[in-house]
Order: sequence, then structure tokens, then C-alpha cells
Amino acid sequence: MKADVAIIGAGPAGLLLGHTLRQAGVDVVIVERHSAAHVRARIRAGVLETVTTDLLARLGLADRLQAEGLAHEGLLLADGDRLIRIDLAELTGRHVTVYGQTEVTADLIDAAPGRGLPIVWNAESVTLHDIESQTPSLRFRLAGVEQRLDARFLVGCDGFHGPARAAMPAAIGRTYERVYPFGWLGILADVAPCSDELIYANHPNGFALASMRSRTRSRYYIQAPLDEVVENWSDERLWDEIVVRLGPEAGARVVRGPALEKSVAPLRSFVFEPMAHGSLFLAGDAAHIVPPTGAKGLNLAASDVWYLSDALIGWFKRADAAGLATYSDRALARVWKAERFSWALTNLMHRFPDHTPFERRMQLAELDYIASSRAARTSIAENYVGLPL
Ligand code: FAS
Ligand code: PHB
Repeated sequence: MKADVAIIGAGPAGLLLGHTLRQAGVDVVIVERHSAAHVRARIRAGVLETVTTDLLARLGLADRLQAEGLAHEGLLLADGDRLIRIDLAELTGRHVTVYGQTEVTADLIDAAPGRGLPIVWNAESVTLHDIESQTPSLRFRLAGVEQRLDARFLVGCDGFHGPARAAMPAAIGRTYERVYPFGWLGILADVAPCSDELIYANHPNGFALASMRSRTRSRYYIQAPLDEVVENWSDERLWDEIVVRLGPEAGARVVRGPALEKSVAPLRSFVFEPMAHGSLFLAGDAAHIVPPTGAKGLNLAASDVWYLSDALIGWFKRADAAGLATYSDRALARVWKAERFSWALTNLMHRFPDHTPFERRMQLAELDYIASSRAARTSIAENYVGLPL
């Protein structure tokens, strides 16, 4: 097989990039290790910045998003006694949209055949070759038969555990990592949300988040020990803890119901530099991971795609190599600021095992400062809605 661009991974980064390149007439193929059903079933992010919704609109793939997505003009921070509202619309003139990553992925997969975007599903043992040449290729097995895909550029959209980052020469790669001493235990249930807006709670027992997928489907998380297993948490025990950590006002409005899904996700901050080398580029989780506290993971994949698609289209359609040369620095400038925000909000809202009463008072003082300072609320708001591209 031949293509201008070969993308590894059919998650949000790969699908958004594939559609954007295809729309511009660049010949692209996506190679995905799992089945379409497996990718569609993943339950991940829930909050979209305008960087993501604008990209879907630019692709003409935002109809369902506009019909079903929930515009959120504010969010709430709970400190155990009160709810502190961050008025996103008043402070920034912008908002975020609640629309599950599962739905984004479905919309992008559904549109692929009609737009001539080939996705090779169930590709086994994908390997990258000659990434420092101008004739790189992917090798993989399809139903047991060896395949080869020649392309001018390879893009790793293969997430944190994919092969693309590992194909970067060790000598040029730099990694930065912070693994948090806890994870998030999440529950998805077909019950009405307890609040019209998301609630991030810092409670003496630990962090909790009240989120949603629609007005009839809720998504909650509580901070849990790293070695926590879902089996330790009956629905009843988890609902009880959610109610306690959200505080009396919001806790009283929690509607319980059977879990559609329950899972524990680890939290880490991670960046790999550079995001480009030779004919290989990285986008999304393949290059960076943020703790989900700031709702940045999916949205950073979208901003990488804005920069990289612009650069690749420039190269193929205008013989302009400048975008490719600056992609890594441009993308990383925004990645690092989102890493900082996600790290800061994680530190503010979670209970760390090594915290003394002093650190606890620092958290409460910062929440009190946010409650009393428009400048502090504006800083949170402009990071939460997404910094400019
Ligand atoms: P993805 O990991 O989504 O996609 C990578 C794709 O590459 C996958 O389809 C994978 O199958 C494929 N792949 C991997 N190895 C391959 C190989 N060898 N060959 C071919 N294909 C290969 N973000 C938030 O903002 N909020 C959240 O609440 C949130 N919750 C999360 C929960 C979990 C459990 C995880 C893991 C992540 C969560 N994230 C969250 C972050 C998540 O949404 C990512 O930021 C987002 O999926 C990034 O998209 P991609 O970069 O496309 O990576
Ligand atoms: C979610 O709804 O899954 C969600 C929302 C906001 C976050 C993290 C996860 O910060």
C-alpha cells in the first residue's frame, strides 16, 4: 500500500488528523490495532474545548455535537463547606461542551467510509521503518498476512503505549514524568446529574468529580489508592463515598443507580520531546499525558492536530516545509501550559499521602483566595476553556 501520510492509531488524534488531511486532498491511511467495535466502546473524556468543537465543525462533523452536546458556561469547586463557581462565560466570554469522547470517536468513524478515509482495523504488530529517510514505511500483519504501507510521513497517534514514540532514537528523546500516588475510580450510570455544572471537590477523604454525559447519564469519579481494584467497591459503597465527598449541598442531590461501567485509571503527567524527528511526527497521548483533572487530554490531541494538519497540508499543497519544521515547538508550547494547569489543579484538589496539616491549609487557603479573587478565577477559567492555539 502507498499513501502520502500513514497514521498509527484510530483514537481521537488519528481520526481527527485523518479526516482533516483527507478533507484537504492529502492521501492518508490510518492503521489501528483494535477493531472498530473496541475503539467505539472506550469510555474516556467528557469535556471538549472549542479547539476540539471548532475542528469538528471545520470538518462538517459537528451536527450531532451541536444537537446533543451540552454547553457549560461554568464549573464548581467544592472545599467541603461551600461551592465556588468559576463563571467561564463571564470571565472569558467562552464555554466548554460536555459531549463524550465516545461520541466524538463514533462520529469520526461513521464518517470515514463516505469521505474516502481508509482505516485498517485489527492490524497486528505494527512496526515503523526508515523514519529518518524520505521513504519511511509501516509493516504489520492483517489476518496473519504481512503488509507494508509506504508513505512520505508517519504520524504516531498510537497513545501512551503505542510503538511510535519508542521508534524515536533514544539519543534525541527527552522524557518528563510525574506519576501521582493515586488514581481515579470512575462510575457511569443512567441517572440524572446532581448538578447542572461539573463539581470538582476537595474533601478530607479525597477528591471527587461530578460530571455527566447528558441530562440522563452521569459520570462520577473519586480519588482512590493506586492499588485500588474495582472489586472492592460495590455500587452502594461508591455512591455513599461520592455523596460524602461532594459535600452536603450537592451530595443531597446525587441520584443513585446501577453502574454501566466502573474502572480505575492511573494519573500521570508525561511529556516526550521532541514531537518530530525525520519523517516521524507524534500527536496526542503518544507524546503527552495529563491527569484528567483539567479535562485536557482529548483537547491537547485536537490542538496537536490543528498544528500538524496545517503543516502537512502546507507541505503537500504549497511545498511549504516551514510548518513541519516548527510543529514540535509550536505544539509543545501549548502542551506544557496545559500540563502545568492539569498538574496545578491536581495538586490543589487531591489529598496526597505525604501531605501534613500545613499542605492541607495551603489548599484551603488557595480555594479561599479563588473564592475571593476575580483574577484567580479568571486564571482558572482561561486555562479550563483552553488557551489560544
Ligand atoms: P488514544 O489512546 O485515545 O488512541 C490511541 C489509539 O492507538 C488507540 O485506538 C489504540 O488502540 C491505537 N494503538 C495503540 N497501539 C497501537 C499499535 N501498536 N498499532 C496500531 N494502533 C495502536 N482525558 C480527558 O480529557 N478526560 C478524561 O476523563 C479522560 N479519561 C481517561 C481515561 C482513561 C482510562 C485513559 C486511558 C485516558 C483518559 N483520558 C481522559 C485521556 C484520553 O481521553 C486521551 O487524551 C485521548 O484518548 C487521546 O487521544 P489519542 O491521542 O488519540 O490516544
Ligand atoms: C468526564 O466527564 O469524564 C470528565 C470531565 C472533566 C474532567 C475529567 C473527566 O476533568
